[in-house]
Amino acid sequence: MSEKRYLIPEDYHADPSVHIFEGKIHIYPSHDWDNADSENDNGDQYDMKDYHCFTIDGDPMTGKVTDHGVILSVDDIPWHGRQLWDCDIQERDGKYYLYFPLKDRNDIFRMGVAIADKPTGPFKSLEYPIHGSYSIDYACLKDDADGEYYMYFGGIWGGQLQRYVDNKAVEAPYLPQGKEKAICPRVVKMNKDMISFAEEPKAIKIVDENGEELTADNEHRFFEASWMHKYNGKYYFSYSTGDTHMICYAIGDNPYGPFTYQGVVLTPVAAGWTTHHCIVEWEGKWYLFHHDSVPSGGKSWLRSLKVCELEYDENGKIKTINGAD
Ligand code: FUB
Repeated sequence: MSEKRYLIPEDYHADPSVHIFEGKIHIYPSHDWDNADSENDNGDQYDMKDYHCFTIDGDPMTGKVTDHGVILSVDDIPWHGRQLWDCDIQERDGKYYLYFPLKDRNDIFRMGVAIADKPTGPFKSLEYPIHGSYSIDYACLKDDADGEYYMYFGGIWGGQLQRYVDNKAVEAPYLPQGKEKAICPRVVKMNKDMISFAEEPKAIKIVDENGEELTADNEHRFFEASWMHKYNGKYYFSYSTGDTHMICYAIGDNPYGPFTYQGVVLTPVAAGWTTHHCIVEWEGKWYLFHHDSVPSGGKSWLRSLKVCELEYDENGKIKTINGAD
């Protein structure tokens, strides 16, 4: 059983994106609030209105957590509709770029960008979302191999990914069934300006040990919550399986994949529908940040951030963590 720590017991935060900036752990979560009446499969209960930034002094399991307050509010985003979901952040040439999914006034998720001079903000939003962006759960890798930044994204049902084929919105959403190929997450390289795509987003293939793409009826297929980290030069793409409530991972040799399915990082949590995570190295040890709804008594829209250690075996395989602990 791995020891786990609730990081912010006094409030509800979810969907952690964690980075080391200025030698310190910085956490950028979604900020949940009690919005019970709107619960449905479209995710209307997740109607978040701002982001906070938190830092940890030293060790993630014991260090003091500091709340740096609101770094961006929905009302300060000129094109806003509703629902600030899972964000991510990267630094380039001394500027910090916060990428966030938000519905526009037509209720379509787009990728917004807000920029700051410091990792704790304040962040100022651009006037418009990124051209050609869609769906949710953006995770940006700075690749030490080529110095480029790669954005991973996508989420099914409320995240709207089933409404897109070849980066175009389709008239009728399509959800593959049975042995049809599962919907793929997406990856796109960022331009040097960090506020536009350098290419058309590409579908990421997650394949089994025979090179076959995972099918829609596979309980380990992608649903949402992409994260990318590197370990021993390999690319580890991890994600939530949504309605089967796991975090799984697949390994590739380059940022675009294909990625070969490896196994389960986190089994279903004790309470809560969504499962969302990130994997980060701190002083030679690896950590899994995620959330569950145990402290709120199982309310799926009120989630609490957790952290625990993550280990690899001698072959680079992640040892499965029990989410119910
Ligand atoms: O927090 C809203 C949504 O729930 C996220 O974008 C998903 O990953 C899920 O955690």
